[in-house]
Order: sequence, then structure tokens, then C-alpha cells
Amino acid sequence: MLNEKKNFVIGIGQAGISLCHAYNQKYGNSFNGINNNALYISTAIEDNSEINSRNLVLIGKEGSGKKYSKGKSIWEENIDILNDKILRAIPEDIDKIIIFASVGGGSGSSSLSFITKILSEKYHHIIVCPVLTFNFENLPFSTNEIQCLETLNQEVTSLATIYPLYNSKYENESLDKINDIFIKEVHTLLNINNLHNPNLYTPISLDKLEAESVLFSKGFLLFIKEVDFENKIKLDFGSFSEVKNIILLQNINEYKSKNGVLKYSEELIQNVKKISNRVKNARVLYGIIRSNQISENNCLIASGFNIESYINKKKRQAAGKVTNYTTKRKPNKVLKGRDKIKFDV
Ligand SMILES: Nc1nc2c(ncn2[C@@H]2O[C@H](COP(=O)(O)OP(=O)(O)OP(=O)(O)O)[C@@H](O)[C@H]2O)c(=O)[nH]1
Ligand SMILES: [Mg+2]
Repeated sequence: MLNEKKNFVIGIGQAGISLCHAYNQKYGNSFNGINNNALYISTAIEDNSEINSRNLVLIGKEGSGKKYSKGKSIWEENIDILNDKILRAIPEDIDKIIIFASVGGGSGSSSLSFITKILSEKYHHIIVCPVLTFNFENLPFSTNEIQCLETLNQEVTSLATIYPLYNSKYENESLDKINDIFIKEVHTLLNINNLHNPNLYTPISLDKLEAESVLFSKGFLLFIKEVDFENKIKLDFGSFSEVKNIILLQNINEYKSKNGVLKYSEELIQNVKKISNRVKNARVLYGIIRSNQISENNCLIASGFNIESYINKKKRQAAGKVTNYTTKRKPNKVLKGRDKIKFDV
């Protein structure tokens, strides 16, 4: 079983710390009020009001002011302290590590590849969860996002699974609500093979090794709820035809007779055929689940693709924003052509 007790959660920077705290409160195991399975890493005293000091590593105190390069130099200057504190904080029986940080700020975003590298020397099941920016956020958030995703794409895809969390899907919700949605998603993913009821008849189930082989296959990972099998499947990231691994799950969320369940499994096999035809080189695993954690009739997990096209799209959008930004502030010095894309904060 993908055992909950063996998860260790790390939160870095403001968003990372909020998500780590929420995850820990909901799913962590505390002992005498202190949770040993979480670590908060911060560069600003403001991030830490609710955090117990035993679980906190504070490096610097005033943050990076949303500057990726400043964040990066804070981590580089403190690499020995970080190495020591991080590895010492993780108990022996941990084998899965979840890391939360936003990509739009300076501290969390610049830490993701840095900290994953430290952890990857010892741990093989690391899931990095970068929180993407909202659509309404302009510079410097979008340039931080580009730098962070580019580094993850180049340096982390061979070391860890990267599961992006989309703020922009929930533009009208409060941060607390969004964080709650995100931690549930991550938790569901990590326990995906436990979403069937062993006491009820299930002809095709997904076992632990199958689930782990996709979840920890390294590279970017997506979780699509309710697939429309009749139309082209569009990913927010990358291209569906390049996906290397897929898990397709058919959900039976109400009681069904044995014959009813068999009908569901026939439907699943038909859907597997449709998916396999579209991604000839992907390994497609499948199973039936009985879960009310997922309200949809099916879901799909896809892993192992690169995100260059997404990063390029973000660069084009940021270039447009640079023009607006510089036009407002320095009307005589509007950046043009290639210069816009090279803009760095
Ligand atoms: N989902 C979610 N997003 C958040 C939260 N707090 C901040 N953000 C987003 O995170 C980005 C800003 O990054 P922060 O996490 O504040 O930055 P930081 O890592 O603390 O880095 P610095 O403040 O620059 O030192 C923006 O895109 C925010 O919209 C949160 O609690 N939940
Ligand atoms: Mg901050």
C-alpha cells in the first residue's frame, strides 16, 4: 500500500508553507501536537506565524522580494545549512516526499530544483508540486514562473515527478479553498491504488506497483478528471501524443450488482482501446475504482512528457506583458522584438 505514514511534506516560501501546513493538518500524523513529518523552509519571518519552530528552517528574514535571482543566491549561500537541516529533519522510515512551493515568487520558485537535487541523492519517490501563477498576475510573477519551469524541465525531470497545481483554474476562489482543493488532489493521487473497496466485487483493480510505476516515473504528471473519449484530449501542458504512461480509471461510485460492475468493466476496456490508439507508444494501465473522493465517472493520470511548448507559450505572453509594464513606467524606452523576450527581473 502507498502508506500515508511514510509521506514527508516540505513547504517553501509563502504559498509552499500554507499548502504544507494545510496538508499536514488534514493528513499528517501528529504526536504530542508536533508533527514530525513536515518541514517548513522560509526566507521571511512573516511566513511563519502558525508554524512550530521545531519544524522550521528560517534562512534570511526578509524574503526575496519576488526576485528569482535573489532567491537563488540565498539558497546557494546556505547550501551546507540546508543540506544538513533537510536531511536531518526527515525520519528514517520515510520513502515519499512531497514538496510545495509557488513558481511566481522568488524564494519558493528558486528553491525547487535546488532542494530536489539535495533530496534525490537519498530518495527516489519525490513529488514536486509547483503552484502556477494566476492569469491576472503580471511581471515579475510570470518571469519567475518561466525561469522556474524552465529549470524544472531541464534539471528535475530525471530526478522527480513534477505535478503542477493550477491557481488560474480557480481565479474566483479564496486561497484557503484553492489550497484545500490542491492538497486533496495530491492526496488522492498518492493513494490512487487504494480507491477501491476490497470487500466489493471489482474485476480489474490497479495495484501498488502499477500505480507507483506511473506516479514516480519522473517528469511532468497530469491528473485529468472526467475524460471526453470522443474528442481530442487537450493537455494544459505538453502534447498528449508524447505522454509515456497513462493510468485510466473507471469509477463506480454507487452500489452495483455483479452484472452492473461487469458492464462498467466493458466500458473501461472500450475506453482503453480508444486511448491506446491515440498514444501508440505509451504504456496504458487501467483499473476500476469505487470512490467518492472522485465524483466523476472516470479519471486519467498521464506522465512522462516535456513542457517546452507550454514554456514557449508563457514566454510569448510575458513578452506582451513586458511591453505594457515598460510602457507605463518608461514611455520612451519600450522594449522591442527579441529584447522583450530576454527581459529578466
Ligand atoms: N494557491 C496558493 N497560491 C499562493 C498562496 N500564497 C501565494 N500564492 C501565489 O504564490 C505566488 C507568489 O509567491 P510566494 O509564495 O508569495 O513567494 P515566496 O516563495 O514567499 O517568495 P518571496 O516572497 O519572493 O520571497 C503568486 O503567484 C501567488 O498568487 C497560497 O496560499 N495558495
Ligand atoms: Mg514570501
